[in-house]
Amino acid sequence: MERTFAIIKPDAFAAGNAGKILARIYAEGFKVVGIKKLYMSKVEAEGFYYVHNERPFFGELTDFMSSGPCVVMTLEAEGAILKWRDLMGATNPAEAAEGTMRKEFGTSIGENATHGSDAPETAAFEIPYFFSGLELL
Ligand code: FUP
Repeated sequence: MERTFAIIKPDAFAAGNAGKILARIYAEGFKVVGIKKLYMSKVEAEGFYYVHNERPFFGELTDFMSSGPCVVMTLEAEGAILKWRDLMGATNPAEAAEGTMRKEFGTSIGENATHGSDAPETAAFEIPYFFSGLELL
């Protein structure tokens, strides 16, 4: 079993799509090991996305992620990292396949409804950034 880190981003949460996204997560067979709603500060968003801090979209990205509440999750499944990336779809909703979360609920490359770890090392940083061990029992 593998664990990945996922976010229902502020755009999807504000639009009332958190329930639909969570229903798909369960329907695809993930176990939801950790889940909570939070309202990230700008500094917390900057820390989370520090790998992108040289990118031109860093300011916009961290403004967006701290613009409203989101839902953070730790998901477990066989091959959870790739499985959730597949269910999310391409970063740009316009290029995402039919039936993916970003196609259904994203509106632009910045406001793309969901986040998912892209590799085991990323998940190993992202999960404990938001969850303590006691929250993942
Ligand atoms: P992803 O792993 O699919 O979330 O994509 P990236 O790690 O490349 O980018 C992280 C986030 O930065 C994306 F979800 C949205 C944002 N982003 C932009 O706003 N503009 C870009 O050109 C690329 C990414």
